[in-house]
Amino acid sequence: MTSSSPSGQGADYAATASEAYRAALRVIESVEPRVAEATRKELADQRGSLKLIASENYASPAVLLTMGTWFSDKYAEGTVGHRFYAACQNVDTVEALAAEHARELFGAPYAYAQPHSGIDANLVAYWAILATRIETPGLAELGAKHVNDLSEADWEKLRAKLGNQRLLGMSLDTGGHLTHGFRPNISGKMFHQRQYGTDPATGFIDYDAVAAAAREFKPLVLVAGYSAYPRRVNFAKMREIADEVGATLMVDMAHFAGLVAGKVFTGDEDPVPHAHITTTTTHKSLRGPRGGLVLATEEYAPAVDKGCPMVLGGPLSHVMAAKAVALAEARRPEFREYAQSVADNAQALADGFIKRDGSLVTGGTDNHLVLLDVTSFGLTGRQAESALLDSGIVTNRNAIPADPNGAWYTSGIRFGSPALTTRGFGADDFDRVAELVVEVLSNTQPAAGPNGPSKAKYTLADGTAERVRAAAAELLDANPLYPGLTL
Ligand code: DSN
Repeated sequence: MTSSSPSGQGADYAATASEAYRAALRVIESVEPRVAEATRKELADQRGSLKLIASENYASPAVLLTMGTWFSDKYAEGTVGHRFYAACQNVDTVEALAAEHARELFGAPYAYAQPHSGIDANLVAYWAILATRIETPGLAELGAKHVNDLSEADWEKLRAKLGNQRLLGMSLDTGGHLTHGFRPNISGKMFHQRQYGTDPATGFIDYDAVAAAAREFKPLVLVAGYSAYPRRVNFAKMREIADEVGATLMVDMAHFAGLVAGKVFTGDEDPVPHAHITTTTTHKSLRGPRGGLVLATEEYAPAVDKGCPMVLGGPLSHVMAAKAVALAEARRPEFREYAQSVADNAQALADGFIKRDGSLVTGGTDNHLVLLDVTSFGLTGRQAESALLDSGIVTNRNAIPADPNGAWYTSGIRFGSPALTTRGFGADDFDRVAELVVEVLSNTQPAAGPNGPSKAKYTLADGTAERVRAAAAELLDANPLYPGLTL
């Protein structure tokens, strides 16, 4: 890896990591060789393909190794210094470190490192908002100080109060996430939900339209954040809207936490100073272990702190330890360089598509992701995703606004720059990636299935996959994944 490397310790670091992995694989092999083999193959596959999934990255050996320890064996329900199990002193150390790094990195008054995933982090946040907001006057009316003090009968009354809470979030097809009130997700069931979209003409968020929807709907929770919107969000404006209607602003920064950590998103684009609660995963652009994190203001902190037992079971202490390591990495100056390169490279990819007549949702990007509308190639997202995979390019199909092909076949392909930037790819490399993608899609034709036209079947012109794989291999060889790491 280059200066974008998560650790940047050079040859000694790589040699030591190699020893560690070789030894670990020998130990695994002695019990179930097929798992050791699949583990080796996974590294080879990741090394040998252009990984452009916007939500994926490559964590450092230090982060990955931290997850393989005896912390995995420890139960530790509760909070730091206040556990329901004995002998949690070392878990306390790593959880406190993860929270401290998160507070310092993001400038947050409070951080909670226990959520196992993004959906867990969002559930903790939603329950914390409900628990905090119902305290006045809900709990007082029931003569209780906290939800934990309620009798069964009072819970029944409280559930009636909770029954009609409203949430306004970004719709899935315009780039929001399942957990932002999508009807089939629990967030769309526990809340009375309404969705805001983007301007059909530009694809951008229309803040006046969000404000109008908020005035009419009067949500308890306004959710900002996205998983497939290729633009920055003005969180100061979102907070103004929330304040005007008395809503709590929750920002899910899972996709762009690395750009916040790396100070690419500052001022109005940094959600942390504006949101009441900010949630994230730790494994996307933030480049940590697979997990979640919640940041909160002092007002919401006590309720978030009760994420376990309200929503979560025993924390994954080994993952919290790895979060501490990853967040320590993200506090280093080289992480800022990395984050800036992520944004620059996404821009280069978008420019590469535009100059080759690709049609992009919103006409470009100013974050880490690009959403290509593949209908101009006569393809569905499903066909495009498969043809690209045949050619060694790993992406995911994604709905575009008002998608004519729905959420399964889709009309878009989402591309992200975080993973290949970790490998050291620069702007010229991303331009070449755009060229290769266009070469594949231009050589792909929809094909009929046994019952007529199909949204899944396709043919790829002879030789395309081989030609593109060979060109991709040149880029991959020039930017090796985990250089010096040998198994
Ligand atoms: N699955 C993640 C993504 O790809 O964006 C979000 O949960």
